[in-house]
Amino acid sequence: MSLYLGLDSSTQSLTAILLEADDRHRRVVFESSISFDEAFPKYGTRHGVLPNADQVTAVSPPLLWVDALESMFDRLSKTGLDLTHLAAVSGSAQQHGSVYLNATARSGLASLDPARPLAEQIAPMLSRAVSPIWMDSSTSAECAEIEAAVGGDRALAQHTGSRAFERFTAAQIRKFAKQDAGGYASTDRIHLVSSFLASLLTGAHAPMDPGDGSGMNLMDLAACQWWAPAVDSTAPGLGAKLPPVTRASSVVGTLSSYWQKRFGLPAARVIAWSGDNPCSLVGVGLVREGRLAISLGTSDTVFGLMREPRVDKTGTGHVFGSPTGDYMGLTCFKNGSLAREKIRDQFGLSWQSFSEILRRTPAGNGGRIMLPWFEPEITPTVLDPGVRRFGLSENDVDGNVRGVIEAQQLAMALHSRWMDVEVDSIHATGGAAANRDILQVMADVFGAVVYQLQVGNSAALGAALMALHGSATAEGRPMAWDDVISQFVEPMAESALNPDPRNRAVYADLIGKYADCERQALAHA
Ligand code: ADP
Ligand code: XUL
Repeated sequence: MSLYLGLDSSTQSLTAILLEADDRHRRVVFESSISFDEAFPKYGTRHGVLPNADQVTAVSPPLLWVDALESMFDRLSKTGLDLTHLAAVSGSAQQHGSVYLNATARSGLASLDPARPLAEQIAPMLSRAVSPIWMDSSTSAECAEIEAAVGGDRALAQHTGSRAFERFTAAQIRKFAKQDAGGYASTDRIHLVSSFLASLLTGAHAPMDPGDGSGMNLMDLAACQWWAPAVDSTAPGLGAKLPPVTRASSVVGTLSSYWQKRFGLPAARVIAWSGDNPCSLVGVGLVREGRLAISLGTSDTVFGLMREPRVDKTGTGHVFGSPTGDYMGLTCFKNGSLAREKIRDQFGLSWQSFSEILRRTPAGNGGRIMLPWFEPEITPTVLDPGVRRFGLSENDVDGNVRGVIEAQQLAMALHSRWMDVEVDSIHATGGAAANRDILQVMADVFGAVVYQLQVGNSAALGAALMALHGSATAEGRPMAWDDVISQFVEPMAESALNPDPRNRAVYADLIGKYADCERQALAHA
């Protein structure tokens, strides 16, 4: 049996899943997470992000991710598992975030000293100390400039899968080039978090996969190549600073001598890393069209596989590449877990007491609606944050608990309509998918059966399965994706939450009122 490692560098933590697998059997033999704030307080992050005076800027220190990566390999090497059987490693990372490296990285990555910690060796290779991440919404001006230059939002969406979004990498690169021309000029290579971490493993600049590349507003979806009009409109000389785009789940190198010598690992294959949502698509078993997954992580996302790229005409959602070589539709909400935590903490609740309130209060919240925009929101676009309440008192504990959960589920149902999927079942993942009372509201709002999965860390699991798939392909025995997930990534039948027909009827009415409240709030924004 061989071992396959999947890593997930998310907003708040790094997770690893080690899979033992042969052609028929799969088993998780190691699963572990490192919380960024707790493990590396010296960086001063909160929930993985550096504190910022304004509410629209969100950056993280890339060296924190480097430290976490090294720490995870250290943990792995101390498990007592025989890692000489490690065949391949792949990874998942928060999407859109970018890492800026100077020309010394070309030789520097290839000659890392295994006697020294990694972060101190990577530090001099950075041409920008911080990485803008997906929570950033400071680039509206750059979005407008890029759209205007390529012939409008429709043209950009038609080619790249999305209209311009503040957190997408093109707008972030443009802002950097405008604000720090010197820093931009000394940048030799711009990576996504995913391709940056893959580069650390291989000891050379790694290419990007189409799944994460499509979160940049720079890649032509159909061709899986950089789209010159977008690249040229973003920043001068950008084409030369971008890595090539490779095939999803292809081999990008082998573990460099740094990892081999420092942790006694073999020259395992490194398979192209991708974004956390594309990886989760595989990790929840959505390798065919017609089902939806909802991830309740730091962000909440609704997504599903698409055979053909049906771009959202309303401009809300995105089409990304999928690790299977198909496409995926996705809508992202920024006020996910942190908004739920805000309400929980505001009323001094535990998740248990939060759940008890959901259980004992009626669906529909008596027609009272909350728009939980604690932070600037992505869907719909809200740059001026603030919670809006309709008929709901700020001090009403029960009303606010139910209000935040119903609003999030109604927003997801409303803003995923563009994907045109007849939803009869939903695969739930992310930290908050452990909470069955939240999932019951999901089932009632969508009128669909909601399932939990055996392995909750779907992004890390997806990465481990990409390692398995990519490795098998490289060995000349390609596996169908159905076989990769079969009998392993099944939703747990006993976890099924069925919609309650009475509650379903309440929400079928309430979604119209919710949409009106959104419209009203946006008109006054
Ligand atoms: P990430 O996006 O960083 O991968 P995760 O998917 O690990 O995030 O989710 C982490 C979040 O899960 C935490 O911020 C927390 O709010 C939430 N969470 C964990 N347990 C529960 C629970 N029982 N009920 C609701 N939310 C929970
Ligand atoms: C997706 C998005 C988020 C991040 C979170 O477009 O911005 O889901 O990937 O890690």
